[in-house]
Amino acid sequence: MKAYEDLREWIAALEKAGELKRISAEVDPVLEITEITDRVSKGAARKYGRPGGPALLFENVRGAAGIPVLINQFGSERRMQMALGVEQLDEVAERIRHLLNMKSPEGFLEKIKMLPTLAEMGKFFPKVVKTGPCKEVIKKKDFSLLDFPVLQCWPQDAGRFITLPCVITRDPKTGKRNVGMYRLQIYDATSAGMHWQRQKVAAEHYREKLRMAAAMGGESSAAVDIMARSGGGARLAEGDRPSGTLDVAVAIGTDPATTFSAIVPAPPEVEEFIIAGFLRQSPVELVKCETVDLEVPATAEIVLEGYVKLDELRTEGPFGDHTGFYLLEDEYPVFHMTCITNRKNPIYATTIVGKPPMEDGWMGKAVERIFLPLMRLTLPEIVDVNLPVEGIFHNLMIVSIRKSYPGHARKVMNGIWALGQAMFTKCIVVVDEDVNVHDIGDVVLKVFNHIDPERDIQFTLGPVDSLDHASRLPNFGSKMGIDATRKWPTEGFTRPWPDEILMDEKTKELVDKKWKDLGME
Ligand SMILES: Cc1cc2nc3c(=O)[nH]c(=O)nc-3n(C[C@H](O)[C@H](O)[C@H](O)COP(=O)(O)O)c2cc1C
Ligand SMILES: [Mn+2]
Repeated sequence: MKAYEDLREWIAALEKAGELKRISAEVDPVLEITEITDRVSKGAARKYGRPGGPALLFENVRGAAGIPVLINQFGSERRMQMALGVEQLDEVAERIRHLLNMKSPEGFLEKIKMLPTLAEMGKFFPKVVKTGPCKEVIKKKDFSLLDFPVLQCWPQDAGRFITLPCVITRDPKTGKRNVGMYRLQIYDATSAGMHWQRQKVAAEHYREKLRMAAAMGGESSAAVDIMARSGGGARLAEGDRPSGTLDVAVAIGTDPATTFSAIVPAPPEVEEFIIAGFLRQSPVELVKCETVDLEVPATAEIVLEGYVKLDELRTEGPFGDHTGFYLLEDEYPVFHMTCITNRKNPIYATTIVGKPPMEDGWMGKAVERIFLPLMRLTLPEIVDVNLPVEGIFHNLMIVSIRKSYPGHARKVMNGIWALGQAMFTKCIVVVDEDVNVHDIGDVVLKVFNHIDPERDIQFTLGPVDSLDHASRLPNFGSKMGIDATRKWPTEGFTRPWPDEILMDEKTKELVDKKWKDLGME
């Protein structure tokens, strides 16, 4: 398929496929859009009474001066497939597997055969172009964040939050770009809270800049340490402030593959624009920013340019988060704007998070499918993985393995806790390969039959998600693994293990044949 050029092509494709509903009645960006979207995404819209509901384009948003709001664009399995241009998400996994399986060519013929694959790979890399639609309107002064229909999502939210932004930063040491989705809380016309959690890549860019600033300015490492604790309840003492800034650009309303690439838990060193290029099978076109040393997607609807100061943290939150609870306030850096550029008649793209299932649940499921082959690179014994949406992705991972040696399930748990953002997984349940991890009934039956809790549960301590409100400290707490695999004599289990009750094939066939005559249909 041809990649979507921009958000507008994507919206047109959604509309053609009957996946978009335009709403012309006036709605309030404060709470009302959330209530409507939440009902739709949970399947309450009569005509679209299916899980996920349609994408919504609110065309008449109070106080928005005609700027429409797009929401729930990724909010169903079908739309997630469309966004990535596939019939099944496993096709993306298959393409990754194909790439990873590449072996060094032997001989001329094999080299020739590889050329198309290499040419394909050339398409992944972003291309910097002279200009693009996102520069149709450039405002270096008299701009205001308040001009955009930014939502207040939930009653106890601290204010209005930009919830679907691609936040672009550059590693101050290597120059490599990163794109992450980190929400922003609007403080006033030109500043916003920058909610990059401390284990995320942009937070590391910020710390790197702090270390460099401290080394140059002679600030105490204690000051750097305090600042680096942003998102961990830190405040900075007066007179102990490293100076300097880190450039940040925020693109809103990008093509769907680029937006999606900002949430994938890629290895820190992999630039998301390359991932987007891989997903689109066509390069992402970038343009240089006006006031900062960064590049942004050329077709973005809205681009915010600015910086965060190294010596400033401010209270961000509370915010109703995808845990189904409010994430309490904490200290985060402040994004100060230097310029806004946008397309003519821009479209504001956003999402809401809250009690699952919601739009982000479908994005998470896509990540689950696409990352399976990547997990298998490190843990080849993994057969399948399920992150149930109510487990909000970091609370529960069910993983089936091909068990080959004593203690194998524990090795897998420890491997997952060491695997990028999977480190946040609060509970890992490991089952044998005969368990269908997507069938919660099968999982519950087998897991709780098979465990001797005291023997089979393992606790560990380590970093936990910033969203965890139960951990003993912010960002630090315990995790649990359940080894629900069948236990072996070599693991000290010498009692006989019973067979699962299954009818024999002959009897099943017999009954199949007789079923109608039995009057069962
Ligand atoms: C809708 C949505 C909102 C998100 N908001 C945040 C956020 O505010 N802060 C954050 O650190 N991560 C947030 N995330 C998760 C990150 O986008 C995700 O961890 C991503 O992989 C980070 O990229 P990085 O590895 O380049 O840092 C959000 C994800 C989604 C889907
Ligand atoms: Mn990244």
